[in-house]
Parts: sequence; structure tokens; C-alpha cells
Amino acid sequence: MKKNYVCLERINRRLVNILDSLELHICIFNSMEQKEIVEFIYNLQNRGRKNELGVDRFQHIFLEHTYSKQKKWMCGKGHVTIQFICCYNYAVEKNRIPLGILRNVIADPIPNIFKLMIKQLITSHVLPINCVPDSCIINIYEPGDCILPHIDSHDFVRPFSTVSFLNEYNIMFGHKLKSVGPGEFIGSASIPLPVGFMLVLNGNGDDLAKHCIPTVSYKRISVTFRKMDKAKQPHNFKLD
Ligand code: PD2
Ligand code: MN
Repeated sequence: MKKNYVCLERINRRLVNILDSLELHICIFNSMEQKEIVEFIYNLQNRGRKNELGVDRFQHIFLEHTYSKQKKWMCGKGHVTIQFICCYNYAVEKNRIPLGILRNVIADPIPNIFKLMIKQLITSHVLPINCVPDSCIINIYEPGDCILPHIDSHDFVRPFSTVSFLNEYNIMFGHKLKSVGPGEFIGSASIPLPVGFMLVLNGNGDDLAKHCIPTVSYKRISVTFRKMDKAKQPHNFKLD
């Protein structure tokens, strides 16, 4: 079961469905699965805090982007991200490396529990077989955190998908998304993301409309699966 959306916005004098191709797949992960996934993520977060993630056991190098706090996104204390396979560099001002997938860094492999989630997404036709995700990013939000309006980088191909855990929150979409205060935005569509539901972003719903997560009042976790553009993969990337 999935939901599609219509939200008309006038762009260059034409009415366009900015949510064309956006899909919300209902009840993909049940409460038992959610509990197991969330516990696994808490464990990852603890290991990240102790600098135990992103350590290349063979080359003894520490990959600082695997576990990080995204201060650039400005709301609250900055949500935590944990990235697998590739590390996306958001901190352009800090490290002067261009925005995008870091080409000379490989993050930790995707843990089995997330591979099983990917398998479930493919076998239940939430994602097409020609777009099997090969990377994964976890966002952990504390009360006060938000994500500013953006369109996901084209270093990742479409479609890609994201699932919420712990608490339901709204994602906001709009061709024009206006900031009206810290972590507060006005857009043309606000879509609830119930826990365990899978949002698939594609077409206008990702490329014409920006999206953002307004400030959350309760802890929230999201897991996003994306397939890298072949030309943007890290140099040492080998498909698992
Ligand atoms: O946390 C999310 O649900 C979410 C939704 C859309 C995160 C992102 N985009 C992102 O990190 O780009
Ligand atoms: Mn996004």
C-alpha cells in the first residue's frame, strides 16, 4: 500500500504538481523490527561517541566523517549523522573540501541489519531492482534539531528512500520554502512521516521541490538509503 500526493504550485506561470512521483509506503517495518533497528542505532551512536566507528582496521586511519555532528544545518545543537560506505562532505566552510561524496574515503560497510532492510525494500517493490541502494546515512535528531531546505545531491541517483523511527514528524516540501524563524518554515506541503513508513523521493518531489525537517520537539531517527552515481563513487568502492 502506498500514498501519492498532489500539491500544485505555480512555477514560471505554469501549475505544476511539485510532489509528482513522491510515494509514502505504508507500514514497511513493524514495531518489533523498529525496536531492533533503533537499539542497533543507539549502539552505533555509543560507539560513534567513543570514536569506534569509521576506523579502518587495516590501514589504521580514522575516518572522521563517518560519525559527525552537522553544525552547518544550524538548528539546535546539530543532528548526528552516521554514514556507511560513502561519506558526504557537508562541512565545506570548515575543511574547504567541495560539497559531495568524498572520493578518497570509504566509510564502514553497511551493517547486516540495514542490508536486510534494503532487501525488504526491493522484494516488496518499494524500490526498483535497478536502483539497489549502496550507501546509507542515519540522522539522529534531538529536540531542537532541524534540517534546512535543500534538494539532495545528485551524487546520488533517484529514487532514494528514507524511514522514520521513534516519533512521527512532518517533512515539508515547496518549490519556494521560506524560513520564518529558527527551524520554522513555510512551504506548500507538510507531510506526516509515521514511524516505520518509507518515503520514496523521485521526480518533482525531489528535483523541483526542496524539502526540510522543521524543528523537532522529540527525539527522532531517520535512515536514508541511496545509490551513488557511478561517476561519484569513492575510488576504492567495491559493490558488496
Ligand atoms: O531525516 C529525514 O527524514 C530526512 C528527510 C529528507 C533527511 C534528509 N532529507 C536529508 O538528510 O537530506
Ligand atoms: Mn534530503
